Amino acid sequence: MFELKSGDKTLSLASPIVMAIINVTPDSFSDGGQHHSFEKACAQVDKVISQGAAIVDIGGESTRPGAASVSEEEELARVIPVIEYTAKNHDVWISIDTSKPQVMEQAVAAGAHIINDVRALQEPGALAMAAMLDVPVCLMHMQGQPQDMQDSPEYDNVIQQVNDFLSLRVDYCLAAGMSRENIILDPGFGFGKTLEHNYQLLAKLPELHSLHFPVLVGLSRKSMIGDLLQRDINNRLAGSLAGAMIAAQQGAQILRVHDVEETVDALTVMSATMASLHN
Ligand code: YH5
Repeated sequence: MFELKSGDKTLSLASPIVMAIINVTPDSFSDGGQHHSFEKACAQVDKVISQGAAIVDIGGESTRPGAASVSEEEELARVIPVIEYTAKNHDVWISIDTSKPQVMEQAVAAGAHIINDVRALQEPGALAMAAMLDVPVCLMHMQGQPQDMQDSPEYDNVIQQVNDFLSLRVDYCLAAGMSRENIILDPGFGFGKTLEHNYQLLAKLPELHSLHFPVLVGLSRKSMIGDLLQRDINNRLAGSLAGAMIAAQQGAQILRVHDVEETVDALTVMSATMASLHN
């Protein structure tokens, strides 16, 4: 049975939990600038916590396919105030979605408990920084870079290659002095994968558990839902819920989602069912 520890907090992973996505990125339809995105992100934090999120994942860099990169200064200006707000007002687990070591350091100083890195600590200095901070880290698989990862991704055996990559990153983490208890793995749905690759990974998710680490899954509203169902970004709730339930049934401990209230309800039904197995 897995649990996460950070400082004096403990988070049980005995039944699947929800990580809420909090994007702190300026929206192109507003001229409100930085303050507007801060206010919006804080309101979203309040909302998802009231809906039952166990973790809020705060990110200031868009890693969607084709998105532009963001400077360290800009990323800090976006995320640190939102982390400070959350730490001050809520008793929730806070995850920082970043690949930059300086952002990791300042985020943890501001109250973050988990590092979520889609680049699996491959940026210069990131591995040493995560080891030094001694907090749980999610290592995600990506083939290529966000700018070009969806340009015809190829694998001989996607399951094995994702497993091998994550296994190698685990070795680097342990060699850098990180504790085994601080490692979470993620197959990285949509990150350099075709629709077929994504569904192979979901179908064979239990194989990722052979490495004996908790597994985080993010497929909420992604193309693997939208392209399959021919639904635009605003009409992917049912598909995303089905994907989250399947991932949980396949043993995923953490579900990273946009639609917190609906996902918590669905997971509660699943957990009640699983609990009744033993009665
Ligand atoms: C993830 O899977 N994903 S950012 C495109 C979409 C919708 C959502 C086309 N960060 C993950 O959420 N961190 C992101 O519609 C992540 N695992 C972890 N650990 C991409 C995203 C998204 C992209």
